[in-house]
Amino acid sequence: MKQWDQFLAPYKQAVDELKVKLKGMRRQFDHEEEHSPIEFVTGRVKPIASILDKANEKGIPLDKLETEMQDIAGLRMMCPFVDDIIRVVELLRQRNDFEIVEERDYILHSKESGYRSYHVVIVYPVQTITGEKKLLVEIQIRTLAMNFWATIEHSLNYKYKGQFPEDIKMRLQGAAEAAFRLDKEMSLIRGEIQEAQAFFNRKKENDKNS
Ligand code: 0O2
Repeated sequence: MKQWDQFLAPYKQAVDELKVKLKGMRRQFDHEEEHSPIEFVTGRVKPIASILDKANEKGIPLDKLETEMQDIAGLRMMCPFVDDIIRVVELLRQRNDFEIVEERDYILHSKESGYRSYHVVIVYPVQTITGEKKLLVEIQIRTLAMNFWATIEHSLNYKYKGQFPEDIKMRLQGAAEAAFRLDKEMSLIRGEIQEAQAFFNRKKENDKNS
């Protein structure tokens, strides 16, 4: 257990630091009073049981976890609209505090399950008392609708261990299509939504100052 704690400590540090940095991006948009392409950011270190399950499933030896498991440290950035996703990816590409080593576009090429999301794998340097450690971290960027679907599907997956009964599988595929249509509809009225949000924010500011 102590060995796991030691192994996971730099991953925890990476998640904590990146949460501050990525949430900071959102705050900067708020200060500029510009539409933020980031709605919220979450992060987690993969639980030990999930690391073991995935290593077993993919045949990754435990002494190769550091180089072969890309999502021990994981961040999620949720965006209001589909077009915001590429904007966020571009912002990540411009940063010089980490290096992007892989991108996977499950929006253009959604998974068979119906899963949609944009994955960016980075190498992030963590400063430790024994020197710098470079870690793989996965950042998943998705809309609120994609996140809703993925969260529900993930919990059902946990229950059925990936072996969904046919009717549930069909329903999940239908729900994925509905989430896709929702994203499309929201994009069509994006201007209206943003105007309303700007109006609401100005009103909040005025009320605060009066
Ligand atoms: P958790 O609990 O989220 O940590 P692959 O062999 O392609 O499936 P790989 O190579 O690890 O897996 O890379 P991938 O697919 O880019 O990233 C895996 C992660 O993406 C998953 O982590 C999920 O977070 C998410 N994901 C991928 N496919 C699906 C899907 O069909 N449904 C949902 N809900 N999420 C998905 P883990 O390890 O599954 O678990």
